[in-house]
Amino acid sequence: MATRSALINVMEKAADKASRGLKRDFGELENLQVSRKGPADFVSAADLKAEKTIKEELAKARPGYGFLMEESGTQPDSDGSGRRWVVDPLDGTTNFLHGLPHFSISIALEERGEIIAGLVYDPIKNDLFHAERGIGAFHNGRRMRVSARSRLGDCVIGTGAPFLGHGDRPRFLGEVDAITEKTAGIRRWGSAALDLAYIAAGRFDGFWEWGLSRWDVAAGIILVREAGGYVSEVNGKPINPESPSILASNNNIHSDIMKLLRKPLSNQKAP
Ligand code: 2AM
Ligand code: CA
Ligand code: CA
Ligand code: CA
Repeated sequence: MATRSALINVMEKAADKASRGLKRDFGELENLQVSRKGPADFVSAADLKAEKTIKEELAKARPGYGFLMEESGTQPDSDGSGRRWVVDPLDGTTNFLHGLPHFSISIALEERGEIIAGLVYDPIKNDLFHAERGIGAFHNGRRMRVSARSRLGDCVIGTGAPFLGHGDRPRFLGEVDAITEKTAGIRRWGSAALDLAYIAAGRFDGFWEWGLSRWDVAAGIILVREAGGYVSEVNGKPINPESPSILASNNNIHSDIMKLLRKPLSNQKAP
């Protein structure tokens, strides 16, 4: 049954405390202060409050660890552990602000750049996903596995579209065309952390997206790996904190999806 270490308890407590504020704010959206960081890049008082709560809780429990957080940036570790928390306090802000009940809190722990634990929590559906390196991946305390599907025609693939003012839309549309032609369908749900958690849980069979940041994917990456899936860049290269793209799936379809995504890329004019 449940394998929850002290470390996961710390992460879960921080996520749980922040989620109470998020749920309250989600019920009173008309009173929420919202500002823009870019053309379609919103941040609200809910994001900021959740981030503050998570940071306080994590720092209380593990005082020397560093941070990489979406809204407040980086802070190096002060204890020589080489460990840092990688936090997206609200993944799916656009959904949140539109009253769409699909968003999450994402917390990962890195040690010298390697992800060693991850937690993604959807407070509306009460879905808690967590993983620790070498121990496994769990959904609400029960071990989870990626899907076993191997025929592309049976597979559902998640993705995210380039944001207004960012990214290569023609390339993305080519990729969507190639994936749509061969699979059971695409979903574009707006929380990359949950997209990855859904692969780990065997709900989605694959996911790709361009232009994400480490805090969007760090927790999801270890969920997928520990659930038996594979994560790389879209071109198959190993994933790293600066990767421009991510492709995650069960092992059976990874190279098939990669080939489909490469097709539209090779049709592109050289930059
Ligand atoms: P966010 O809600 O934390 O910003 C959806 O495909 C993913 O893209 C989510 O992880 C979302 O994270 C992120 N995202 C949405 N709009 C964005 C923008 N304008 N710039 C960068 N990331 C964005
Ligand atoms: Ca954001
Ligand atoms: Ca995010
Ligand atoms: Ca966010």
